[in-house]
Amino acid sequence: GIQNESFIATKVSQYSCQRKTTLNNYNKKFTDAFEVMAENYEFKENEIFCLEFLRASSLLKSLPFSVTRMKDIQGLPCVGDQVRDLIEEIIEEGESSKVKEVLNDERYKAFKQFTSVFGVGVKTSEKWYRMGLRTVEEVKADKTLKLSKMQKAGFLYYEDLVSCVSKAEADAVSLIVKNTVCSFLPDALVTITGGFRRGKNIGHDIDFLITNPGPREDDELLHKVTDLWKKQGLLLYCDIIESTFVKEQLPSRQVDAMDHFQKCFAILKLYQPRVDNSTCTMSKKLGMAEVKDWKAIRVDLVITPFEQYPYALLGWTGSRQFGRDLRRYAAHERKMILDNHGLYDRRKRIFLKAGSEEEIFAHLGLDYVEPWERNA
Ligand code: 8DG
Ligand code: MN
Ligand code: MN
Repeated sequence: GIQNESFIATKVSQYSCQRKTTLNNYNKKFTDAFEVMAENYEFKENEIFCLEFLRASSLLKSLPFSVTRMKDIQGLPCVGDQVRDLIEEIIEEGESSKVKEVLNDERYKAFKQFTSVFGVGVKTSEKWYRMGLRTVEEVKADKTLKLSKMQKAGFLYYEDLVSCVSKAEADAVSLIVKNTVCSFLPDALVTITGGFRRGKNIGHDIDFLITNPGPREDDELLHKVTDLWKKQGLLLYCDIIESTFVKEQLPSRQVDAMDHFQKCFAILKLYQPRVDNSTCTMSKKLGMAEVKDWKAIRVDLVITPFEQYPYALLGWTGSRQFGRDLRRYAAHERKMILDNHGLYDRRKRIFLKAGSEEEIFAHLGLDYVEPWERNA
């Protein structure tokens, strides 16, 4: 109607960093379909097609209305032939046969299961699939497989880790992280990033950024924190990656590059008092197995120097697609290189300092986008 037409008259950017994408998605029917297609291409390591569907999904998430006719997508960027065909099929049939085919595909189903295990990516999935394995149970049962420490933890806590983290659990873990960090560094700044900072109320993990205002840095902080949790019996898994940051080195131009901060991929034991404690007493009286009163939670901790904090915050807040588009925008529209450590102006040959996320958007000549509008 009138609303859609006046919306389309204002040009939609191909970059999600020039759009507002809240969690109100009016086009879930389409974006779910695109995400299945994107994931299938990711499993096939076809990055071009994968990105094409991710960009289309992100674009439709930003529309303030539901697409119901082909006319609604007229003039929109990020809609290639593949995407257009899929939209048309869903408008006409209510669902897509192509998507159904993928969802029923043996390879897709197996990869979907394998990659749901912490520490298992496309490469490992490929190996297991070629060995004839198809389900998580089959992998678990195969005692000849050599699993990494990460994958062993992934299988050990599988049920807890596939069940999503709630906002309440994120808040509880946040208190633990803040208390522990501040017991060693009282002035430290601990910020929740990732999906929870974007306003999501569930996540697959909880992401934290830790920095110490002022020049003082403590390379041992992460070790002190995890050692204490180990002593307290709260640390189920921990992999500390030391910083590989080199000053004066140009930021990586790769769109999906990992950053160089000291960080830790951990699994924490979160105690959850049982609501129904009669079951507990009962099972103890009857000599039954102890009722499990905790949940394994995936936690990412990232330590950043204070002057790089706004860049780290912007990168770790995501979404992944929002971050990709910020970097692509910086490179193609501004001749600048952005990463989680800084912003380099290739014309002026200088690094641009920023004290806040707002200043980074300003350096890029972009209107500020709030964290909850970055759900691209
Ligand atoms: P979720 O956990 O609720 O599923 O979503 P998320 O919070 O948006 O995803 P995430 O995988 O936890 O990653 C959070 C953001 O951090 C994401 O936008 C990408 C960004 N990020 C970096 N560096 C790295 C990295 O080295 N690993 C991961 N996993 N994410 C990174 O900037
Ligand atoms: Mn996360
Ligand atoms: Mn994470």
